[in-house]
Amino acid sequence: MTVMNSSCMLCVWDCGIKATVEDGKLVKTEGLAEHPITEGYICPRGENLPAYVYSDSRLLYPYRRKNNSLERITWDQALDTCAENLIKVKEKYGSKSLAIFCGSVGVENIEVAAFAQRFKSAYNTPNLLSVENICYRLRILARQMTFGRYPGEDYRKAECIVLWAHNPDGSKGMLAKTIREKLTAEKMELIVIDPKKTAMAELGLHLQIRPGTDAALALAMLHVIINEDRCDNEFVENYTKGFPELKEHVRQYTPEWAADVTGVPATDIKIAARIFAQSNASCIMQGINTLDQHQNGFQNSRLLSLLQIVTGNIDKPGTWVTIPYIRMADLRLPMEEKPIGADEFPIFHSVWGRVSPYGIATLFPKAVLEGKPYPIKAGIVTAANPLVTYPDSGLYKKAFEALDFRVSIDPFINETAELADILLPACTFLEKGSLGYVYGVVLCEPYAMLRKKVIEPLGESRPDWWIWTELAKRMGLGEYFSWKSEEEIFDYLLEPSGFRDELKNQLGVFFADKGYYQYKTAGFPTPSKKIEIYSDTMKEYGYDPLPGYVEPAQSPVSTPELFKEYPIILISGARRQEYAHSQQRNIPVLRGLNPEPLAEMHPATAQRFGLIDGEKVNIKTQKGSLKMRLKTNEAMMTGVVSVPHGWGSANVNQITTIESREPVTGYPDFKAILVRVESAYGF
Ligand SMILES: Nc1nc2c(c(=O)[nH]1)N[C@H]1C(S)=C(S)[C@@H](COP(=O)(O)OP(=O)(O)OC[C@H]3O[C@@H](n4cnc5c(=O)[nH]c(N)nc54)[C@H](O)[C@@H]3O)O[C@H]1N2
Ligand SMILES: Nc1nc2c(c(=O)[nH]1)N[C@H]1C(S)=C(S)[C@@H](COP(=O)(O)OP(=O)(O)OC[C@H]3O[C@@H](n4cnc5c(=O)[nH]c(N)nc54)[C@H](O)[C@@H]3O)O[C@H]1N2
Ligand code: SF4
Ligand SMILES: [Mo]
Repeated sequence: MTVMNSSCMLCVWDCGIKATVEDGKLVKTEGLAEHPITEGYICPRGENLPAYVYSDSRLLYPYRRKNNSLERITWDQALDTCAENLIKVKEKYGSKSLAIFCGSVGVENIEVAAFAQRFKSAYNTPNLLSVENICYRLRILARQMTFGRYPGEDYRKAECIVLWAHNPDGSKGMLAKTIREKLTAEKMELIVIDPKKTAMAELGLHLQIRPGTDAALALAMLHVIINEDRCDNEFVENYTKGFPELKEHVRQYTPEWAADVTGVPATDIKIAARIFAQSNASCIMQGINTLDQHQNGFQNSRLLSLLQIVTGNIDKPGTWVTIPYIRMADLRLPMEEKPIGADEFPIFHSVWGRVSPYGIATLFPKAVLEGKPYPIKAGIVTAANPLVTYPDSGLYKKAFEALDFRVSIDPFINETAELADILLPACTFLEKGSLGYVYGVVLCEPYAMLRKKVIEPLGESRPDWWIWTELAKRMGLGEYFSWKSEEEIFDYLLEPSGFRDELKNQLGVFFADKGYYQYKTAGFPTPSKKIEIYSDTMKEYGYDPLPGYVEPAQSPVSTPELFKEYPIILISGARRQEYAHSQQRNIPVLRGLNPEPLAEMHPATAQRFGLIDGEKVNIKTQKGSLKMRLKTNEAMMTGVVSVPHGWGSANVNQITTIESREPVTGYPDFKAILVRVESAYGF
């Protein structure tokens, strides 16, 4: 029996784990108390890693689809078929007709994303359609355009935490644990902005907001702070550009106006603004995707930045601070061609000469089905399940069906893989080594560890890097994939970091200090060298240089006629600890903890529409209908229904839409759409 230190990569938090292995078999996983960031925390998924890795649903051999059933084939057959078809598509339609989808697991497993990037550039297609085009990158871009670099949230030292569209009990367990500990041990203010009175909201000041109206609340908070002269004037004067314009701009956004728009009482808006401005170290913990997937997405992120800026909560302990990055080798190769959507969403494609490697994923169906701006004919999907996780699943299904050739690289057969011509069995993270490195960006801790391989790959499953390498070799692209082992890959990737050897010998490495007060010597790397409250770049591209308020694309105010027919606001995708997105429904122990999807609604709303707790309902939009059990919950805002995402059997994205996109980045509008909810029994 051996006990190994490693980390969990079932999601981005990368919690330290202690893995017990008996006769080569993983028998137990526990939290790793010695891990300096996660300190022994793991969630139910982390506790049940043996059930995950040995699941009966694992894909352990390569398969091909033949006459609508799966036929087991050898790796040679599988890779040769992929190479042959991908070469054929390239010869017939050009290299950009291949799209590669990479999901959130790809972001978390560095080599999955890095090898997808490498392959994409070696094949010479610009069309990497990553989850970065539906999640998180938007806020990175918005903050970069404001500060010149991305500041992260130094929440452990904060004296006031604002959970803005964020429920860490479901999505980020360690943060929830830290907040509870801080509330008991020290004087700390907590403000929660959410249409649902979550368990966290019970612990602080709760602003129950109409979905999609967060920008109005932020503008009114800025109004109060500026009007009541609660700004950090010294900071604002010395380090920002455009404050006088902001002062003028927010004059119109009174708390009374915002109360009408958001449903939050004006007095609560004032109190929240005062608490936030008065505290010595205020830190907004912005929902990880929730505020992005809105009409106001980019401007929401800009507005939260402005709240931090005018109160001087930048680069000091407990606020938004500059995060050091690991210097790593870049596996990308230079690329001339632009991906789909680069012209429509120029800021997402490139700002100040920094070019993004991603296309606009919500334009994929148009490229496939209408050939615009050019046809996409083949797809490789790795570490993603777009048929469940992207908006308007019906349309994505049509698009995938229309492709000439489809490949899935995944440890399981997900809904997207069910359409694949070739299924390649990737092993799970437990069967390969990797680098745990995301703490810097998402947890604001400059810490990295080498995550050790815990067991050998099951069946004929293989690590992602091996799969891409072997595929590339068969396509005559072997020269770009010369690494022969995991060790060689990480030696190469980490060479510039300066701490490669330390990593091998220690649990992990704090590789830098946090960048407190860096601006005092280095300024901000924007064109003006100051924080850009007023953004000339936004203006140049035709967007508002100062963020304003736009109603959701569908709402009682923007589409009153539609509201008559669809009188409830749907929010989707609130997280629960048992599952990551569309994964783990096939793990019985986790399914037992969260057996079926539930649509949550306030009892008064249910009563208004003649619905009863526990009954099956149809949730309808113009796109279609979704059947789910109703759970009444007094914590919900009235007039709102909250539906989880990721259930293949009751997929909320069958009724979401692709037609309204966030205007700067093309992100889908997953939150705040109008629905009708009816008894499924027709009563
Ligand atoms: N309506 C609605 N839809 C949403 C959201 C929402 O809030 N509401 N949230 C969106 C957000 S924020 C995100 S990030 C996306 C996530 O969307 P996706 O990333 O598409 O979602 P997952 O279901 O996590 O798919 C991950 C796949 O990777 C596979 N996998 C696991 N480990 C490995 C590995 O090591 N290698 C390979 N090759 N594959 C692996 C899993 O088996 C699984 O099939 O969903 C989005 N969809
Ligand atoms: N267990 C688990 N954890 C995960 C994931 C997972 O799938 N499972 N996915 C990971 C990923 S990729 C992501 S992006 C994050 C997502 O993380 P977040 O985006 O932070 O999502 P949640 O923490 O679930 O919190 C969303 C909250 O926002 C509220 N809300 C919905 N609409 C609005 C709105 O318009 N305004 C406001 N103010 N609030 C609103 C909901 O009621 C809910 O309580 O979670 C990550 N962590
Ligand atoms: S939160 Fe859970 S799934 Fe995510 S890394 Fe930690 S233990 Fe794994
Ligand atoms: Mo996400």
